Amino acid sequence: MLTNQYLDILPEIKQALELGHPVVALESTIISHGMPYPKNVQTAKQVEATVRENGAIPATIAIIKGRLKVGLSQDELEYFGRTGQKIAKVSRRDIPFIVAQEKDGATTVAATMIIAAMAGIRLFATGGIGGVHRGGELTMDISADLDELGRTNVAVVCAGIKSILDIGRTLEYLETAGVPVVGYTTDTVPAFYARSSGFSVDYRADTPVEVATAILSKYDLGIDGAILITNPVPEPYALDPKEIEATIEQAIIEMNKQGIVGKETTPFLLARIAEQTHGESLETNIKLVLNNAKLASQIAVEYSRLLNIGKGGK
Ligand code: PSU
Ligand code: MN
Repeated sequence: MLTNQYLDILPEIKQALELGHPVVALESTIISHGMPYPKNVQTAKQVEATVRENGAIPATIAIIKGRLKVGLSQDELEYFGRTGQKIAKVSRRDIPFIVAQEKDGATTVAATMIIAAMAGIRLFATGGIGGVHRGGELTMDISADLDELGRTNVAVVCAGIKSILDIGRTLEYLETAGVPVVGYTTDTVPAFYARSSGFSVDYRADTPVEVATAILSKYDLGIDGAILITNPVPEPYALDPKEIEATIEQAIIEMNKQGIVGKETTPFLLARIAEQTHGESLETNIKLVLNNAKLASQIAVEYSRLLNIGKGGK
């Protein structure tokens, strides 16, 4: 494990990593920018509890006063949720400045992957990743998450590609970046609120151990980058694709009218869609994150078992 002078790893997590026990990284932008208070804090705590119930140690990642934190206290989770959008949304480009200025930062998928990899964590659960935005072929609004997935060695479990994005172009970009897109118990890429986008996955897996074996092969072979595991939202919480599409289109029109661009787009759209669906999309979002935390933990348990077998253990 690589430790460095910028990193603070909670003792419980550090010990688990040293022993090769399962650990699952969690992001903090979803807390500060992805959900409203107090549901964001409740969800963050529930997600951590879910990871524990499934045999792994949760490591929520954020930056506090310039320190890269791997594992947050309950008070720190509360702080990130309550302070919300006033906390900087931190992606790869922002890390050096937030550290140098000793500020707080809520880490996106990209930034969380970087810090997780520094700590030696191989599994990461989230809701949705960033991607190529609709119109991205002209605006070039392509999330730094995609390049990160192409270079940093952390497997990411998400609920597919959100339809606020251009799903087809996001998948093309991932192919170019060399990121395998795995469908968990599905042949088609899930679309976050909906269980299918209609696009085919690269590989299907039906058990956590299949995914863990592929992760181990990738890193044994020295092939850098992520494996993206897409996990469909549980059926009872899935939203009707046609209805959600109409809501998304309306939200994008409003976003363009208000001139919202750059890193504000995803938080704006998520909040607007939640408002328009009277909180239904938020409930779906919470349920799918919990479902992803469970799967990531199950994969982490298998990964840890395979690693220990490799080391001559059982
Ligand atoms: N999708 C969600 N909820 C989120 C995000 C995406 O459903 O909270 C956050 C994640 O942290 C992701 C980030 O990494 O938005 C992507 O932002 P951008 O497109 O600005 O890179
Ligand atoms: Mn962007």
